[in-house]
Formats: sequence, structure tokens, C-alpha cells
Amino acid sequence: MIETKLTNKNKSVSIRRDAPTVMIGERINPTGRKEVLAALEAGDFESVRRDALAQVEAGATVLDINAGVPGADETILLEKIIREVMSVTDVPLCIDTANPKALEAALKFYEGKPLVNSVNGEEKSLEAVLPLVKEYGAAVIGLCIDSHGIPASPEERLAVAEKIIGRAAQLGIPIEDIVIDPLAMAMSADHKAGWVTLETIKLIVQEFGVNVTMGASNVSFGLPDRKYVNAAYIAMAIQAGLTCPITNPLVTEISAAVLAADMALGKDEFSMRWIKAYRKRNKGAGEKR
Ligand code: THG
Repeated sequence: MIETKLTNKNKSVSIRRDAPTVMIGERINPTGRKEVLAALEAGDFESVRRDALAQVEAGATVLDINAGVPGADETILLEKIIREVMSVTDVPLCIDTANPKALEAALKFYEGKPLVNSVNGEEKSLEAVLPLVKEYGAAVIGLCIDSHGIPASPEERLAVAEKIIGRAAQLGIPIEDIVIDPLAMAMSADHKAGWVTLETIKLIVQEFGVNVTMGASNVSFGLPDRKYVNAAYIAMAIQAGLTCPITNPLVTEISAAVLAADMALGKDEFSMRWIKAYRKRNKGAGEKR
């Protein structure tokens, strides 16, 4: 069984298909969230610290950190946000940046093994990111996209994953340190988008057995009542082989769907995790059925 180990100074997280799903908290991301953008532009890091703590409290065991504020110096801002987050929690981090300079600066001071988000199948990306992953002993997310764009078919997405895994191997990066992202896109824009991603996950698991992540909330962009769509979809994706979704654990429908999916797949002995989460949700509300 392939195991991806991530660490921070004091905490270690193990991602594997026979263990509970690892939720990577998505909320520290100004691209996806207007309030975060406004706070960061104002130099206010209180909301970042609060978001970090709240996501961990809600069950995230890794946090995605994205510092993409237009016009800001990403190298400086990414380091600042990571330090702020690490001042309140010690879960391993997923460093979400397309900027190799900002990435390297973060890898330099990070104490442990982070998840680099991300590399893709384009030469430029492979050449910039994989050597850094090797040098700093990190794990990395490989996106199923290359210079031709996002492939339309599951087979073509698999081919991009294969290319990334092969190039990593040439540099001595072990397969367990590659986490593949099949790419989740808006189902409202393309009625086959959800299906293609699920089929890609199945192929990747069959072929490589590697861990699989994705921006699981992407599928519901443009739809009303996103939480129900996200909850159903994430459970289906876990059944297909998703092991570490980037998602919002504060949405109860989503975190409950993850726990229920894990239980259905034999990853929750005596339903302990489900019951523990139930008690946490109903803290102070007395016993309820
Ligand atoms: N793959 C990988 N990394 C990724 C993505 C991916 N990183 C970024 C993104 N996609 C995942 N992160 C988010 C963050 C927020 C949202 C979706 C994905 C989101 N935000 C709400 C919105 O835009 O409507 C706002 C929520 C709020 O304000 O609370 O949906 O695919 N490897």
C-alpha cells in the first residue's frame, strides 16, 4: 500500500487508501475567497489564523496555503501567511503556488515535509518544480494538465499523470511522494466534467495506486446549494479512490459525507470517528438521536 507521509515540526500525517480520508483545508486562499483577499490586502492576518484553527478543529489534518493576491509580492506574502498559520497550529501544509521563487523560499524555512501544490505535465513546470521537490525532500501534487490544456478523456489525463510520475522517478523522487490531481471542473459548465474526473481517479488507482487529491469544491461552481452537490460528489470520489481532497471541512454536509464514505469503505472501526464527530457537533446540546 502506497503511503505519502507529510510532516511539520511536531506533527505527521499519513495518506493511504486503507486509512481515513485526509481533508486538506482549502480556505486560506484569496483567489477563491473575497474576504480573505480583502483581509490580506489590509495586512490583517487575524482571519488567516482563525481560518487555520477553525479548519483543524473541523477535521482538516493538512492546510492548503495560497497567497495569490494580485499585485502583492507572493514570495513575501506566502512566507508571512505560513508563519502566521504555524504560530497557531502545527499540521503539515500544502504549499499552493505557481511561482517557483515563492515556492523555494517557503521550502527553505519550512521545517518538515510539506506537500507542494503543484507541478503539471508542461516542460516548464516539470523543470522548475521537480528539482525543488527532490532537493527539499517534499511530496508534490501532479496536475493532469499539460501544454495542450486539460485533456478531455480519462485516458489522456492518465497519460499526463504517467509523464509526471516518470519524470519524478528519473530525478529519484519516489512514487509515494507523487499525489495525482485528476482535475475537478465545474459540472455546470460541462455536463461530463464530474464523470471524467471520477473515471480518471479509477484509472490512476488501477495503474499506479498512488494517492489522489483534487479541489473537490470546484465541481459545484456556478450552481445553487453547492454544499449538497459537494457532499455527494466527494463521497463518490472517495469510493473511486480519492484519498486527500482539498475541501472546506467547515461545511458540515461535506465533512459528514467524508466520514460516512470512510465508514462505508471499512475505514472507521466501531464507527468511532463518526460518533466522535457527532459528539463534537452536538457539544452542549445534550444527547440527541
Ligand atoms: N487542485 C489543486 N489545488 C487547488 C485546486 C485544485 N487549489 C485551489 C483550488 N483548486 C482549491 N481551493 C478552493 C478554495 C475555495 C473554493 C474552491 C476551491 C471555493 N470558494 C468559494 C467560492 O469561490 O464560491 C467561496 C467560499 C467562501 O467564501 O467561504 O469554492 O483543483 N491541486
